[in-house]
Amino acid sequence: MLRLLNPRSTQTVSRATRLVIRLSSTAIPTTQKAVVFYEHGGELKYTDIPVPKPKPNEILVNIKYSGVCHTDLHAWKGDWAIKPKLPLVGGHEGAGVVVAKGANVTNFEIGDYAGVKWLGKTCMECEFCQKGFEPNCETPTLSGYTHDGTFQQYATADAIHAAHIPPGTDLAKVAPILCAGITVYKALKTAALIPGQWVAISGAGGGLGSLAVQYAVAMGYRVVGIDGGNEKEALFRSLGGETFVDFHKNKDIVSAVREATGGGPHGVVNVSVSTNAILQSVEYVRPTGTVVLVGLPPDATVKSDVLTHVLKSINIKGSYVGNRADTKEAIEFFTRGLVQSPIKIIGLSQLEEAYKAMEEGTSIGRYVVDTSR
Ligand code: 8ID
Ligand code: ZN
Repeated sequence: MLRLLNPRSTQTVSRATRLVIRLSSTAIPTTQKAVVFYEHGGELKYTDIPVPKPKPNEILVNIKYSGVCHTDLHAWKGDWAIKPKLPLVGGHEGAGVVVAKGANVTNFEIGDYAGVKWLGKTCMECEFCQKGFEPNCETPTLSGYTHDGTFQQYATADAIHAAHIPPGTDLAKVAPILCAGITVYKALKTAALIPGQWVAISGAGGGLGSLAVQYAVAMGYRVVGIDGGNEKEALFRSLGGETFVDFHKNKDIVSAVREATGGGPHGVVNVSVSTNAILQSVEYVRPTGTVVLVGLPPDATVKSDVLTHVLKSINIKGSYVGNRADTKEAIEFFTRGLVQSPIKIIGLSQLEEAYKAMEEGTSIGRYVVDTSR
């Protein structure tokens, strides 16, 4: 089993590589490579832009690798009612090395590994921040949406929200944890299951789904995965998933999931980009179970028949990334070797390839861009 391998052998890079990474990041250039777009659906321009300067509260991170999240594709297409800034450098799963810091930064040193995530900054003062609901802050800064993100070689991030990544961690593999990992870990906590119960992961072969399967297994749950195609099924099984329902082959998903789980899963984590899949999950969830909404198909509405909702006493909850504590915990699962990153590395200049695959539903696990090419 992948999961049982010694974490040190799979998740870490050698001291020599670390040294090379550190040396190569000492001199900060004035310009850098980035992928920028100027209009929704417009050219994804691989070009030279200035290296940003960190504000007093910020670190400057030499991004080595960045995961490519379906959210980045939504941002480029302008899918949602709340639009990103334009022009935009997308990306919010950036892993790299701190090369400069503002005068007020005390929690990072030059040379530390840091992660730049979706939740770039929150006010820390509002009711929600004070209670630890940082993602629900009303004035957040979002990397790759309201603030230039990680599809560039140097990105700025608020030091309080940036993730601490232990020295020696494989930066390519940890990158997807910085959004996908945190998000699904938090969504599983939101489902409030106990070990031995069933959880359905709808969209199990994608970026979030492939990590959700592993966090769920590590947390002691039985996993039914729903996605399409033999490659996604093979990945699902290799990650410890128990039963797979193929939405390409199966006409009655609701019955298939209920049957596989002896009456419906106790929890569902919806990470597909399909309204239909969400509607099905409200039907197949077990009485008293919890449907967690994570995936964000454009203009989607969730519907639930009130009589059934009441008689089955189900819960439908939204879950949005995670706070700093979720971040720390999600990274610990990874560094302990409980969660592997099924990644495909491409050059930053090839970003469009990842978007195309996600659009077509053929992306297996997570694409990660190497910012050096
Ligand atoms: O905090 C949040 N709520 C959050 C954080 C990060 C991402 C939400 N998201 C959202 C993204 O914006 C996106 O809408 O989660 C969604 C999934 O992101 P992703 O995992 O990065 O996307 P992907 O890699 O393309 O995976 C989607 C999977 O869904 C499957 C696809 O085959 C793919 O494997 N899928 C689809 I599309 N339709 C399906 C269906 N009907 C389906 N799986 C099952 N049934
Ligand atoms: Zn994301």
